[in-house]
Order: sequence, then structure tokens, then C-alpha cells
Amino acid sequence: MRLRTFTAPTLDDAITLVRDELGEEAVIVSTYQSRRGRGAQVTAALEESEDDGALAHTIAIEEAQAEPDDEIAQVLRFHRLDDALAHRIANEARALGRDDTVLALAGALGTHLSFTKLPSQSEMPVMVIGPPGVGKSVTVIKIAARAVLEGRRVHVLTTDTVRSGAYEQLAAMTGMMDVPLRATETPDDLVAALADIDDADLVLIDTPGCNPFSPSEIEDLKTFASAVTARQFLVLSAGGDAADVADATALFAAAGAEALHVTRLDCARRYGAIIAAALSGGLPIAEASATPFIANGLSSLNPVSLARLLNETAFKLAERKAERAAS
Ligand SMILES: Nc1nc2c(ncn2[C@@H]2O[C@H](COP(=O)(O)OP(=O)(O)OP(=O)(O)O)[C@@H](O)[C@H]2O)c(=O)[nH]1
Ligand SMILES: [Mg+2]
Repeated sequence: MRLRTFTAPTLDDAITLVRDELGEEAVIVSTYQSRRGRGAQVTAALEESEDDGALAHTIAIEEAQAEPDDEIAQVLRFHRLDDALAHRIANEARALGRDDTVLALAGALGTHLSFTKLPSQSEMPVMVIGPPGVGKSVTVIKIAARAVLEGRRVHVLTTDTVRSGAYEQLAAMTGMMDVPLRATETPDDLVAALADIDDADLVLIDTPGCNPFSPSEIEDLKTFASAVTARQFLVLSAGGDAADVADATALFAAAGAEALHVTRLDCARRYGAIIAAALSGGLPIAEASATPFIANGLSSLNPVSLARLLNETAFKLAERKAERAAS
């Protein structure tokens, strides 16, 4: 006996395909219809004749490549999560027995991911680290702005004396908030600058972009962080290849990052890299940014808001694609 699965827009169409291709002898063993009208699948069984070994081989390949019909797995694959992880999370979501896709996905995400907040006060200095250009300096300013609004005394230090304009970028914003700013070139300078601060609820340290795949850049980062026993918050930009971002996160986590802040949600549509990164680094997600603007620039994330974001983005783009195809 061989099994074959047919996919079509409706159940009737799928059954017609079964009859056309396998004939009246085929026995339908299972059917599935998407609740949101995204198609139907029928699996049919047929007694195998002795001479159709080649056909059986082709069918086996087709089946291996066939899209499973699970809606949550489809959402996760849309976000470019690798198949194995998408299936694991989808299976866990299904096992929760919830009808609502967002709540089921949130339940499964909640078992794998943890969520936290960026600090508004901290006894230890808070170092904002990450690859070049991901939004570290803007994140420093957003954290500072929120803490100032909450009435905290904030100082900003920067170890980015490398990129031209880096200090001026921070100075423009810290100046407006009356937040003291100082640049430090070496770990000893950083230690000395910290020793001079005695009235802060929060000291934020901005850092230059660090390529995690460069051992010497990671060593430099560790040297600065360990000189002042800083808490390290990793900033990553949404989007990008999930495997690359996951590798980078694991390296930053090994260097001491305690949480992950994701920027530029507004510039991406596929967010699997966020999940892959948090899992590979074993890091909690510390809020997200979806705007370059400073005021109210930090958004909290939790399993439900992340699940909603994943589901709605996938759903909206799928709808638009279908509309374009129909017009
Ligand atoms: N649209 C959007 N832009 C952002 C967001 N966060 C940061 N940006 C922009 O990204 C660009 C880079 O931000 P920076 O904060 O300078 O990045 P950085 O990581 O400090 O860069 P380097 O110091 O050069 O490594 C700037 O144009 C920011 O305005 C965001 O959430 N959404
Ligand atoms: Mg910067």
C-alpha cells in the first residue's frame, strides 16, 4: 500500500485530484481543511502494483517535501525558523489544546523563551553591546530617556572612540536631557570615569560595534566589561538570517551578555531570528524597539505579544500575496 497527499484550495478539489490521479480504488485515509480557508489536504491510500517502484520513490520524495498542514508550523516557517524548531514549537502548541492560534503559539513560546525589562536603575553599570549598526547608541539614549522620565539620575559613558561622530551622536541627545556624558578610551579610563560618579541610579555604557566572529573584538569587549563588572545587554536588529543571528548571540552570551534587546522590528517582516537568537544564547528578551524615535521608543514583549506579532505578520503578508495573485 502507498500513501499520497493532495493539496488543493477546497476539500472537494483535493478529492477530485485523488480520483483523477489514483482512480476510484484509492481509499481516503485522512482529510484536513484549514479553518481560515487556506486550503485542504487529503491523504489517500492505494494498493501498490509490482511495477510502480519508481512511482513510489517519486511519491516518497513528494511527501518528504510536502508542507505539513499545521497553521502554527506555517507561521513559524514564514518567519524562517528552521523546520525542526518550527515543528517542535508547533507540536507543543497543539498539545496545549487551545483553539486560538495566538494563545496556543504564546503558550509554546512561553515554555522556551523568557522575557525581562531593560533596567531603569542598577547598582552595576549597564553596558550596551552588539554588532555594528544595530542601534546600540539609540538604545542607550532610549533607556536613559525613560529612566530620566522616571526621575532617575543617569550618567552615560561611551567606549566608542573609534567611529567618527559617535560621541557627537550621544552628546546631542544627552545634552537635551541634562545627562552627563564622558568618553573613555581604555579599560583604565573607564574604571576612572566610574570612580568619579557617585550620584547615579543608572550608569549606561555605550560601546563600539563588535564583530562576534572576530575573537580579538570579543576579547576587547570582555576586557572593558570585566574591568568594571558591567551587566551586558546585547542589542540585535530584527530580521537577518536566523542561523547567523543565533551563532552571533551564542558568542555574545558566552562573552557575558545577560539579555537580548531587539531593534528595528519596523524594518523587518520575518522575526524567526529573534526566537533562534534567544534560544541559542539562552537569553531572556529585554523589550524591543520598533522606531528610531526616542520618546516611548521601547516596547515590552511577552509570549502573547510576540505570538501576535508572528501570526499577524505572516497572515497579513499571505493575504496580500493572495490578493495580488487574484487581481
Ligand atoms: N527604524 C528604526 N531605526 C532604528 C531603530 N533603532 C535604531 N535605529 C536606527 O539605526 C541606525 C543605527 O543606530 P545606532 O544607534 O547609531 O547604531 P549603533 O549600533 O550604535 O551603531 P555603531 O555604533 O556604528 O555600531 C540609526 O539611524 C538609528 O536611528 C529602530 O528600532 N527602528
Ligand atoms: Mg553607536
